[in-house]
Amino acid sequence: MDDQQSSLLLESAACFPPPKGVKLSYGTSGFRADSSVLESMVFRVGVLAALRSLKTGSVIGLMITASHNKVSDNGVKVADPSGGMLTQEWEPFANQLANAPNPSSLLEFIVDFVKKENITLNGKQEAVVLLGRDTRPSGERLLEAAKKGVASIVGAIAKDVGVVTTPQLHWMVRAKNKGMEASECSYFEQLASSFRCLMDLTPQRDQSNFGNDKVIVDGADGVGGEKLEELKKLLSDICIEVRNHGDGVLNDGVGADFVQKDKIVPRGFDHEDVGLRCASLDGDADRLVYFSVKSNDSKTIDLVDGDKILSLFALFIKEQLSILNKSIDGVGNESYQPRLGVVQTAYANGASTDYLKLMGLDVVLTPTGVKYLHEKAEEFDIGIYFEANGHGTILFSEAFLHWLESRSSSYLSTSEGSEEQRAALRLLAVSKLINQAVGDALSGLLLVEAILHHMGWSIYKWNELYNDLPSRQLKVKVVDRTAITTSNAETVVVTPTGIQEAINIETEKYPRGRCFVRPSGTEDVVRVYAEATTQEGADALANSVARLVEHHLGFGNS
Ligand code: NG1
Ligand code: ZN
Repeated sequence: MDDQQSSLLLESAACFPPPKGVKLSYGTSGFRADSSVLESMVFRVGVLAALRSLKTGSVIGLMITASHNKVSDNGVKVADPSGGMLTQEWEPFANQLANAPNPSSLLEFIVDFVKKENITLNGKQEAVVLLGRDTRPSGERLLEAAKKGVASIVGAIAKDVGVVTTPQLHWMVRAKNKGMEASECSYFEQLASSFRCLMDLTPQRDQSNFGNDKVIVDGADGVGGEKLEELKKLLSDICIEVRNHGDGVLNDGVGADFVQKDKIVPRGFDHEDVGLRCASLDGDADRLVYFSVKSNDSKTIDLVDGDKILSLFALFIKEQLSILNKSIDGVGNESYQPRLGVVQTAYANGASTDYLKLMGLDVVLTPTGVKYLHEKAEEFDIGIYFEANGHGTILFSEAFLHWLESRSSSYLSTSEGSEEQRAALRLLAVSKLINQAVGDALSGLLLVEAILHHMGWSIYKWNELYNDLPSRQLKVKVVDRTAITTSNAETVVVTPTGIQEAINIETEKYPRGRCFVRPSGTEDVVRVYAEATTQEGADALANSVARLVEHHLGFGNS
């Protein structure tokens, strides 16, 4: 590293001193904390993103958001060239950078790291970082810190794409690196045209079950609602009403996280919405859940969570594949069998996992965190992953898409307009509609709507695919949550010893009882999840295990 580069880094780092006594780690969703302590972290992540761009020779993304957290929090995460999350190999470096106590130790870490990674810092190679932020008031100030971080690597350029949803930023990074146009306009256009295409391919079925044609969307008072209003203008086959598009407090009694965890109607919804199809986005619009307002109590809802969205997608894709398979069998000489797999975490409702297995699907569990699910889903030709909280997407392998494209063009000459051709075209449209970089509530919403239309199903019919087992999630404050380590996709506690045995004893008391605990990656708490055949059972199991955790780990300060 030459003198010009090191003095630039030292000088700019001096403008962003780290807050005393704050130690952050790059968790399941980057760095997240109260926005008042984040400026120095965001500056440093700007540096990291520029280095990542130099290392990969590709465009990198940096998103400032704290998703479903309260409005006073904020956070920062990095999107890799594919549009996915930052490679896990760089996470230790991110932690080192974020927690370096002063500019000179920061410089030392960088010097060592660039040497190890063979990154040349001579200003000759281009580095580009796309910067995005959600609607949080602290976003603007943090964005300036990110820009300074990028600019402190000689030759690196920061491009501000403004206020966007997290998935939009990831999509733009992916598009840019594929040599496609990466504007917001092209994002909306791709979603709208593939949605139109899917709707045009709807079979002539009885649509009387479809129910009310309107979908009402809770925008969590975040960025998603305002973007959906824009996207809506390009859609003619669907009626979307957006509520909570930014006039109230972000994520406060609104949004996918609130709806999924509390199972209560979000602000702005009431008994007048009984019978309607409703959906909820989270603060940065990468999560989506559906719900309907209960007719006997307008405050509570029937939740249609990420597991049911996954089941709907899996069912639809399986149906298209079997239409294609029929023609393959007819020809008799086709050897290519695309592998369809679904990926869940331990938070997936047990009833959903049973249902998916019953459908004959390959179901895999991974630890919590999109990076794990995404990585696993990539192993399939079509990998569908979802967290119960509504974050998920579908990944298509390049090989499968090539195969599909060649099949659909061969149908042009042999069986134009056939069901096989339509199935191939549907799958191609799904691959364009769904955001393959990361879970995306807007594209997920359009896919759900298109599939319900295709099936001729109301939200009630969809919800009847299987009955969720009652469940309860609790948070426990402990002295040191990292004292808990787990194995088997977080379903078994390894340390401290003794806890797992005690959990087993509690769990066995409940029919179909299931319970696990793990340290949160985004909050300073231990999460407890319990499931049983009754709500009382799930609550009691969760409570007794929460007490167990407190007993073994000690109360923390709240
Ligand atoms: P943590 O705090 O690690 O449980 C939460 C969600 C994850 C994921 C991340 C990122 C639950 C139980 N956990 O992680 O699924 O979405 O936030 O936002 O919902
Ligand atoms: Zn989110």
